Amino acid sequence: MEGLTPLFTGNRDFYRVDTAITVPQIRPADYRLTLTGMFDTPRSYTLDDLLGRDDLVERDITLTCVSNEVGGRLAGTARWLGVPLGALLRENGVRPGSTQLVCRSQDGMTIGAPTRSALEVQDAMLALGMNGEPLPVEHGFPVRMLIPGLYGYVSACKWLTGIDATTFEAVDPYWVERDWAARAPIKVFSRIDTPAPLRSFPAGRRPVAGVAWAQTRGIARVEVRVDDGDWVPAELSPQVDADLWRQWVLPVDFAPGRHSVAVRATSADGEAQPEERAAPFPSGATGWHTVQVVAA
Ligand SMILES: Nc1nc2c(c(=O)[nH]1)N[C@H]1C(S)=C(S)[C@@H](COP(=O)(O)O)O[C@H]1N2
Ligand SMILES: [Mo]
Repeated sequence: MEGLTPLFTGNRDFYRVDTAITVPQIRPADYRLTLTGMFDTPRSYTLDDLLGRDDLVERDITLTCVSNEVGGRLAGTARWLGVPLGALLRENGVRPGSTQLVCRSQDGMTIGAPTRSALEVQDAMLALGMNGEPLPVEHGFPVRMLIPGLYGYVSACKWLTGIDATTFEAVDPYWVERDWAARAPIKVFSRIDTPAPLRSFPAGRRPVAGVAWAQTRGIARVEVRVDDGDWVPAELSPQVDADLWRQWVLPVDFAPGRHSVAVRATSADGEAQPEERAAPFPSGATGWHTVQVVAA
């Protein structure tokens, strides 16, 4: 459908958010991932160690940035290839007392993820591939972390060279030092892709469509309201996986004139997208996405 976000985002179209002024360039032969801190038997890995494992998995995951505004586009979906994170941590005897994994990137960036999520969230991984290609340099070549259900700044360290098993009390990573929340699960979110804001189109029937996400839980319902009308359930694309966004569509009959179109989603575990607007700082934006359009 014209204007609707595709289910998969191409690598070149995938949003990019990082603090790197120049993208870190890591030679595959020089790559090392080093584990430190609260492990019984910490070791380091070469890229061949990771690529040669027999437990690589390929999973479809929607990644989201905490800085995404209501209606914003800082989210994307890819098919990621990688090493299951829980298995790798257990092999090295991560200790029960560790609550935070502080991930370090080649350029010194630090990103802190909850140890429990790294161990327990299904499909958490050290990603090596993206949509059938090696990780693009902009997206973390050669290795990045991914934990479905957590915003990128608390889970998705790119150019990953170190994992320090520690606690939340002991270390404030980069963004937490700057007062962003230390723990940041992704909030239920829906967005209208088409019609675009302030668009003018002929009166009559046309589809309203977009995407909605609530990673690890899945989307149960998306509803659309035009002006002061009732909330009407939209049709959803099949739920491929709870870690993936869902497309939605609703045909609407637009009478001539100006209209306000709003959307809201509910997750499969019953969390409703709140009407109340919150800014992205410090733990992710909330609010219903609303667009103003004109039917001529
Ligand atoms: N090394 C490093 N990793 C990082 C970041 C960063 O600044 N440096 N930004 C994080 C943030 S805020 C997000 S939302 C995701 C974005 O990943 P992408 O650029 O591949 O979309 O990467 C995360 N990983
Ligand atoms: Mo982000």
